[in-house]
Amino acid sequence: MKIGVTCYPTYGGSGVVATELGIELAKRGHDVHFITSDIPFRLASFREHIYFHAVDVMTYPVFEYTPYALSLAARMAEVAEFEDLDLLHVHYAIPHAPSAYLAKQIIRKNNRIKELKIVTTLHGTDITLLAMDRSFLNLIKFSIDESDGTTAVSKYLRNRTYSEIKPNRKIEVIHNFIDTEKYKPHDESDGPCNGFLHHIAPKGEKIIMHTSNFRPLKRLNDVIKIFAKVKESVNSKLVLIGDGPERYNTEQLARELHVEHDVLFLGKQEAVSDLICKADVFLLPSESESFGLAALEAMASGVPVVTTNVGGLPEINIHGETGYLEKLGDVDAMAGDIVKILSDKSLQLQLGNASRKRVIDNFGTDRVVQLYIDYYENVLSGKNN
Ligand code: GMT
Repeated sequence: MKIGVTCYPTYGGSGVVATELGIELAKRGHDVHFITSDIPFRLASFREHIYFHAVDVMTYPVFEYTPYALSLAARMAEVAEFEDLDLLHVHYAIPHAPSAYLAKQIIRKNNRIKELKIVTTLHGTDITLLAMDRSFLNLIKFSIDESDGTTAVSKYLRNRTYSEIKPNRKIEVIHNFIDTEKYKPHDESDGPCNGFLHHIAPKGEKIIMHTSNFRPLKRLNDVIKIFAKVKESVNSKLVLIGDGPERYNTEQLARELHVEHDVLFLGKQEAVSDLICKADVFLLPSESESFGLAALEAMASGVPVVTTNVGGLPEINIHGETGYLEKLGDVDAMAGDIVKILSDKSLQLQLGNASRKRVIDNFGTDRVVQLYIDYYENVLSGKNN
């Protein structure tokens, strides 16, 4: 197949999923054309069957705002036509799905023989936040109805889309996936990160880890409050990976609660897989999470997870089996879970092993990529409706 892919290339889990899927499709011999504003950060080096088409955004004094969605539509149409694409797979509805619709109309007018099919994947806030705006709601509903196929990354997100958007078309759930060879348990004899442990936890302190884009919905304040409680009974360190708008407030709260010397802000990191496996427990107290790719990364690495029970998280994390799920904002309960895990090595191992097994059985690359390929084939043959 010849597949166009559009995503946010440098930010967030939807871009990671889109890029990894593109790489996997290319490995299976499909031609994958990324049509994005910038080169996706995991695609810096050459790979067979992968092509990159930058979207040039026109700046002009008359434009108060640059019309990215229109530049994208024009580029999509051009690439689809000249590269003879079979389908365009857009990740995150806004503005990618309306741009794809427009591209499809443009090339239809050119009397192209083959119809360009559109697959839209909903990732999260494209539905849970943007669709709350009435004007976007109509645009998103239109885009789903006009897509040839739409997928959602969890049952939760599909159900929420059904109830709030009421699309006229069926939405397929295809969960996110992870490379379990890249994300794997820490090998005690490994090289690159031994230095990390010596540096972060020189006295053998337990490591609690959190990775995110530090947006308010990630509840960084809860992360710090939970850690301050855990620290009362367990000698531990909190490692924060990522960066974003809540960084300053988070640093401030750590100082107020007198835990600043045990909280390490590592900022954005390229090789998260090398770090996350060093955690004793992973914490994700999000307010909303349609899937929770970060939790999956930890689980694949054999790390137990403590999360809220919101959104798609219960589809990944099983209470008492792979970690614990608590009510949003229940700082005491999450701190209690972490203390329980950190105080019992056999429980930590049992939850960590079960986490990895759950990921291998349900969220492995081969299994999920094949679901996408089957879905594309159904869309191309018109069987998915
Ligand atoms: O919706 C967002 O917050 C952005 C998006 C992203 O690009 O990171 O995150 C969503 O998609 C991820 C990949 O499918 C999911 O793992 C995240 O749970 C989801 N975020 C939210 O629902 C808040």
